Amino acid sequence: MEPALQGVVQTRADRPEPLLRCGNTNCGGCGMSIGLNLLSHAIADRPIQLVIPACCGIVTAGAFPFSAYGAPTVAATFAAAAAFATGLAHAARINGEKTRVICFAGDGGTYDIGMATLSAAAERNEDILYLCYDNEIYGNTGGQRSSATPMGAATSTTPLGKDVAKKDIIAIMAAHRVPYAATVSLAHLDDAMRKLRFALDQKGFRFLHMLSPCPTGWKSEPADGIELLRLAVRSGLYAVYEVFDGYKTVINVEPEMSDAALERYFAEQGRFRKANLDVAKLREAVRRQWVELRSRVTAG
Ligand SMILES: Cc1ncc(C[n+]2csc(CCOP(=O)(O)OP(=O)(O)O)c2C)c(N)n1
Ligand code: SF4
Repeated sequence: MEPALQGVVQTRADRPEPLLRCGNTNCGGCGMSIGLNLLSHAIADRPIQLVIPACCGIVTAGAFPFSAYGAPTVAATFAAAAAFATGLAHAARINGEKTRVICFAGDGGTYDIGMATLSAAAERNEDILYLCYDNEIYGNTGGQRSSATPMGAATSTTPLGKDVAKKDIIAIMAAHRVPYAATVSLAHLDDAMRKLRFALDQKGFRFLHMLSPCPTGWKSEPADGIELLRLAVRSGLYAVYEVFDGYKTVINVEPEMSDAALERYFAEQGRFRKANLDVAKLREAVRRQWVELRSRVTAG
């Protein structure tokens, strides 16, 4: 095991088989694969069921009757993963099972087409863990823009760069007053593992957001995914924080607000090449984002 992982993740012996098996179809360097491997370590021997809507994550499973997932997995419709998970969670409760039901969905299935059922399940405080891996595009169908795509990113439907800002999904989920909502950086293992384990063991609706590098859509080097996440956190672009009961906000990693990190984050991804981004304006947008986030900490 890499020294950096020692003491943070558990060994494979804690889980009879990995959540993501070998032979899956994910691209090399896929952040979603890294997220699934961390989730696998966090789950350890807890009984789980996965619900996955249309997204790269369900293509990962492969063709029935085979599956690359080392756990029972339901393929849900694009719009209704949270509703499928609700049914499974109720069935588990009625049967007296300790199964954690985990929705694992992309940003398209979360921010856009699954939003109605996600909002409904959150409002009812259903006993599910909803984990959105956000690669900021509809990766599975050719890289169209979603409402999670950041300003300036070129996609197959915004070839010159998107001119609308990304939705604030944690604020949306917190506004439902769910017990727990948090962002997870795959580059900050201690914090990521703590949040995954905490969310697995809580009751009620838990929401995790995982920024997920996608070399195919981001036009970045497969080996650079974790470094891009570090740059996103250091620059302040990706805030690492958690919200309890919809109001108590805790910042987990203080950003350096580094301009060099901001510039490198954009320079190392081909999707921003045509955008002609103004670093001063970007810095100002990040600064405003942090003023707002810190005001939520104070208000809580
Ligand atoms: C109702 C409906 N519309 C469109 C599709 C086609 N479709 C399947 S996956 C997908 C994109 C999923 O994007 P996202 O949720 O961001 O996950 P990713 O593919 O990026 O992992 C689309 C548009 C579908 N399956 N169902
Ligand atoms: S398109 Fe992106 S999210 Fe989908 S499998 Fe490839 S790298 Fe992963």
